[in-house]
Amino acid sequence: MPETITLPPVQLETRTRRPPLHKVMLVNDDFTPREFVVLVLKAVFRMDEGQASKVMMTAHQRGACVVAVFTRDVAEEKATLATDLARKREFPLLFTTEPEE
Ligand code: TYC
Repeated sequence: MPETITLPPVQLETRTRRPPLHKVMLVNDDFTPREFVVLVLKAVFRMDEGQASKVMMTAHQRGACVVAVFTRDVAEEKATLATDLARKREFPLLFTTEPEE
């Protein structure tokens, strides 16, 4: 009869790890037309007219507004794309990213 060896229990990984998320922020300025901000929000962040207008007005009134959260790469890609669209039209519109707390 071979000796039975009891092994210590294996600690199973129970937590599901998710990549840290980053916010895309819309920054207000005095020059970019409201309609253009709404257009960019719809094109880059796939918002409808109502959502885009609400985010634009929040940034307009408070100075900045969270647009959405993504993984770091996607957040940076979308912020750059949106900011570049504005530069092509020579508007100072700015999108920034920051890690979510
Ligand atoms: N403040 C701009 C204006 O009155 C509109 C605007 C809103 C610009 C939000 C940027 O993030 C912004 N034309």
